[in-house]
Amino acid sequence: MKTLMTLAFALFASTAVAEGTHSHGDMEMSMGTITKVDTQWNRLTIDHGPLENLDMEAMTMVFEVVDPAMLEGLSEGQEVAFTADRVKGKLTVTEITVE
Ligand SMILES: [Cu+2]
Repeated sequence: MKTLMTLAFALFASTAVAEGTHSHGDMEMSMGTITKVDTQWNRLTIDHGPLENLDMEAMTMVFEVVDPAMLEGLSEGQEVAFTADRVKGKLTVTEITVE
């Protein structure tokens, strides 16, 4: 029994360390590729990897952007790191950087 307890603690400790190493502040950045920039409707289509905070699998989808100025300098085919969240019920990119 003591061995089991030790193992459980070791697993818990290593998970905590792993999470600490790749988080940016309190929100994880997700990776993706821009497939469309829509400056008319202020939307971005991103072929994205898993979004852990939204419990979403990898897919290609349309996001709102929290600020239209975020679209400046973005173009199709760019690799980006971004965070997305629900803003007024819509999935919205809240932060984005070109890799
Ligand atoms: Cu998605």
